Amino acid sequence: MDLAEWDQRHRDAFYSVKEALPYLEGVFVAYNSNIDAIKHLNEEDLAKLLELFEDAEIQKRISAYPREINEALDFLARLMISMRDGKAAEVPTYTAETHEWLKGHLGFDYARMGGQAGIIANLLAHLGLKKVVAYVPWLSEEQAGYFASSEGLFHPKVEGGKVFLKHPREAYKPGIDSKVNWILEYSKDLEVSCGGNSFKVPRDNRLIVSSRPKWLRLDMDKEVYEQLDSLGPIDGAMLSGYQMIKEEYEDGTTYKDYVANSVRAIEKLKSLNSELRIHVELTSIQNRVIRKAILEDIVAGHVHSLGLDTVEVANALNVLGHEELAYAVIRKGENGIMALYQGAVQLLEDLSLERVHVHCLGFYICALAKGHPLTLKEHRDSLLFASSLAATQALEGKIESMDEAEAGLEVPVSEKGLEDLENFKLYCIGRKLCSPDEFEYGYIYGPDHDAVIVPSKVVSKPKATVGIGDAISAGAFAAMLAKMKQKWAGK
Ligand code: 8BR
Ligand code: GLC
Repeated sequence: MDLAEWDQRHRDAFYSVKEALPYLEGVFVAYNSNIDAIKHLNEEDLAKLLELFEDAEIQKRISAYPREINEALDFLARLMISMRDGKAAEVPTYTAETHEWLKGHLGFDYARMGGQAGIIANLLAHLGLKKVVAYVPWLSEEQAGYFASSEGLFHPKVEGGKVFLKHPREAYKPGIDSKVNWILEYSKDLEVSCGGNSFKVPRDNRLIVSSRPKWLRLDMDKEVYEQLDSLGPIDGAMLSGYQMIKEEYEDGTTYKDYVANSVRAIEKLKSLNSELRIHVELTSIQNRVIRKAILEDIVAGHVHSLGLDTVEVANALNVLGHEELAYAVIRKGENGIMALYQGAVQLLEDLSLERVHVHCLGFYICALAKGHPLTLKEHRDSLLFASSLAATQALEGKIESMDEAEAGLEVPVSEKGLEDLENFKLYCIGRKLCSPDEFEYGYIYGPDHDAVIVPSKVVSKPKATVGIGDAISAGAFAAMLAKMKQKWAGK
């Protein structure tokens, strides 16, 4: 595979998608936005944290693998695990003490927009989409301040029982608190020494401590639900934040109520426009009951598209009963490209989806149901556009305009990614999924699905990794929608 050729394809795709984006009327983005307090950890920070506890205590907690952060030791154990494996994780905390402890013992470097929906809404608005309607059930005044000042960005505001579209800064709910998450970023090769165990961090990544205050509810205001049509016209929706759903609430409601409401909102959105496409962006979901419910009850049969990273593929397969495949994905990480591809196809089938987009460090795989309105070339352009956005986000830490987004075009395609694809070539050709030429284009033709696989651009020293996955999924999904609209317009 030729690196220069893929660089050129990235460039062509970028301009072709740029031309298509104005065909989009509007995108709806819900539900989660929060403030991310970002701290880049260095050796000194780590040494200070590790000094606070006995080594044996830390090791014991690492073995216990806490799925919630109830005290500082849980945090440290999950941080060690995440750094040891170089794997991103998001762990909930239900107590405000964690926040206070982190503030007192660590502090943060800077704060910015967090939460998949918040990040996606800002990115799409910055790319100049005509209309982006964000919806965050817990939009506080402080949180609203983190939204882009773009003219095309809106949020529903209920006034006298009627829904109006306003900029988020004019649509917040007064008197409510903000949700603050802690993002602990670390770099490749950081040396960690904890008791007898020493290791070098294998790749840049982060641990997220996700605050889950009691008042957090993944829901839609009654008026907004009833007047969803007033948000239109909408070509697609990007939904995320379902991980916030709890098994049980103090008022006696359970996750089943919130799942049912979520499905109702999805069905209502679809009823507004028969061509509307819905994407769900997955994240790390510690609770297996909730993870299963999100996949089987919210995603399956209701939405069209799913976006996720390697760890999330493994976790999803695991709760859907494909333990062996999940194990193959997690064990081999991004080298397990065969397992990842099989995993993506399995999710496509199990969840009756039209599209499953897996993003990894160095390449992306998009499994597609047969009969999709776009050609594989158009899907490939959407993925390559996303790869350039990811490169800009990694390089600059932000994307505030389409012109700024072009910076990513200068980042080279990952050699490691290309190497991974080379290894996958024999598998595909051996199974008659494509000819050698088709593979060079990134096109795969399975018996009951198609797929596109592309090498991606990777920045060697990223500013931060949090939010890159969202930029990839949002870029590719919006590009796909835009290409569909452009096609239907006969252009
Ligand atoms: P999540 O946030 O969903 O985990 O996605 C992170 C994605 O960011 C990875 O799948 C990878 O594609 C991308 N990424 C990371 Br991490 N580091 C990157 C880098 N340095 N350059 C480009 N993309 C990167
Ligand atoms: C999750 C986290 C949030 C972070 C986002 C990035 O939504 O809760 O803190 O900004 O992921 O993808």
